[in-house]
Amino acid sequence: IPVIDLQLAAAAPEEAARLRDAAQRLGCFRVAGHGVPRVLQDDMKAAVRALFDLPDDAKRRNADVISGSGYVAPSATNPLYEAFGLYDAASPADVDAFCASLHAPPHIRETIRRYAEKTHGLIVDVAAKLAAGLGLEEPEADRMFQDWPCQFRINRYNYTPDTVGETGVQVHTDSGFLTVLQEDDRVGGLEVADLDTGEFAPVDPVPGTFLVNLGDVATAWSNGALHNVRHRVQCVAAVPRVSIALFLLAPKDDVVRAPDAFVGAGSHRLFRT
Ligand code: AKG
Repeated sequence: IPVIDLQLAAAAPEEAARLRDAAQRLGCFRVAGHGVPRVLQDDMKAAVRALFDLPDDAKRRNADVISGSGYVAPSATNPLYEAFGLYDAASPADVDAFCASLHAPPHIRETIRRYAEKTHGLIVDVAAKLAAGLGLEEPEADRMFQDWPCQFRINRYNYTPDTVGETGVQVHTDSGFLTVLQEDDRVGGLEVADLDTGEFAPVDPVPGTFLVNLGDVATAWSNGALHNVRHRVQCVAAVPRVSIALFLLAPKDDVVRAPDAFVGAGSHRLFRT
């Protein structure tokens, strides 16, 4: 998985080309030079670990805002998996409401608020760089994703010695535009499918970086140029694992439609609106 330095990509055409190539060929890449302080990444992981220690009835106060956006309890189909959800992480009021619903103490609220702000800036920046890489003019590319809703999904996998080798999350593509993922530095298990062979390859965590996955909306919006990567999570050790995913979803009050610039002369849109 290539590591793209976002600061370099802003200034050096070769790094911007590496980003575009990874998005088109693999549908995923790591980012460094992203501007989210390492200490904030660590504080956020500590904060979410504390939230998962809450009793069951407290966790369930993280209610749905849109269908499926709230707390997901372990279930018969996914007994190892639970998650908190926050819709819309781009909205400071929604971030506050999420923290209030869990009665989070002030230092945890402050961490979640700062992390949401910083990672929202990051996800919009990556989306704008992808758009610019495909040929959209800078002012349009920079502006267009600012208002798209973002969803946090904060995952915990309750692994035990008996579950090693089992599946934590089934094979899927993400349904939104792109995902910025902070993995657990202590334990891996994420795997991505190779486009050519279909075989799954492990993605080892690299502390301090984020993994970016492109989703279904990216493929439709780019008229097939961006690859929505298939991935899954396997249990590789008897260690509880947390990960924090921020999804840039889709335009709020609009349909997803490939810009004219992406539909070449004599060509057509591959996806209907
Ligand atoms: C997802 O949230 O879509 C995931 O695939 C989670 C990945 C992970 O936990 O590493």
